Amino acid sequence: MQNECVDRKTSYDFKPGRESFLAEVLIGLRKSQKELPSKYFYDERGSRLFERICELEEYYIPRIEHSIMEAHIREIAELIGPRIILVEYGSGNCEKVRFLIDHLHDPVAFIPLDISREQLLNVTKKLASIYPRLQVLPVCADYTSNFKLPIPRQASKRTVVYFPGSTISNFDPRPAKHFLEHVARVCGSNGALLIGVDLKKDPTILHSAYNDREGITAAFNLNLLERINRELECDFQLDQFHHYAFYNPRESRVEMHLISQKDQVVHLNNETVSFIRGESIWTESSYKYNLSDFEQMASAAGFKVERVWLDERQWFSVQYLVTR
Ligand code: AVI
Repeated sequence: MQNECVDRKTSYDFKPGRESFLAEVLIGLRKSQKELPSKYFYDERGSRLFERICELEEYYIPRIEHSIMEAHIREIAELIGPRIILVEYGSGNCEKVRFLIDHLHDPVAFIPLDISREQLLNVTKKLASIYPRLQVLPVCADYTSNFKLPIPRQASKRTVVYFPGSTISNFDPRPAKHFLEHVARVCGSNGALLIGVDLKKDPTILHSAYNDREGITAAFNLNLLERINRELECDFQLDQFHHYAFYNPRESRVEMHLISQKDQVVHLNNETVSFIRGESIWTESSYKYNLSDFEQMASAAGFKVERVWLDERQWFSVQYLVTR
């Protein structure tokens, strides 16, 4: 497989602008089941709220994923091998990847990829000072869009993409497969993907994870409307929408919605969007997999699942996939 996604230019900024944000919001709000893209949760406040979600007792994903990584890190580093280019999709504050980098054998470069430019530049500075021998090449992009990877100074043995936290859960099945196909192209031949994948489990566990007692997930969900108000000069009344999250077993996904508390109208870019009381805006899906379904999808996208690590209760998996 050819690696077509590298570029010798030094312009690595592919961040979507206000126009595409507005266009996507309008498309979503014109649908009969209104929806908003979950990727827009992560402005500065949204990213901070997500960090708080990750510290919650009820939100098991980061804790279990880290315990799996800790238990198997030597084997993971052996499988990945020396002198690699490590790419992290949705790098955020880069906390998770540091544990991996610390155990890799002489990595050549680290490419953090994120939609939040400010955070990306801050963490790049920080990482460059912690790892002076590692070339850090930030790319500001929506990782579902077309972007190219920079080429590091030193030669490498392979490209390995790290995609932790089960962010794959936030793609619908068809885009999830397309995303994995895209990752396979980015990795090129002899490439690999280390990915966290959340698994099916008792819905009561999922219910608590997405309806925490402190209301942080609710604030995270509502922040999307606050961001739209601020960046797109809209007038959502924040206290007139409530967070609602539930597990849909037919579709194997947690759905997050914002429910209108009354009949109301919202103004956006010379358009009026009407809501009736009880109507929802669907803001996120979080798919829960079983191992064989995920393997099937990965295989159709050009990957072979080489190794899967699980926690004792089999709530979460860390998987090592190689391009075929
Ligand atoms: C980032 N992603 C995997 C989270 C999830 O669990 O789907 C986002 C999230 N939404 C609410 N809580 C966490």
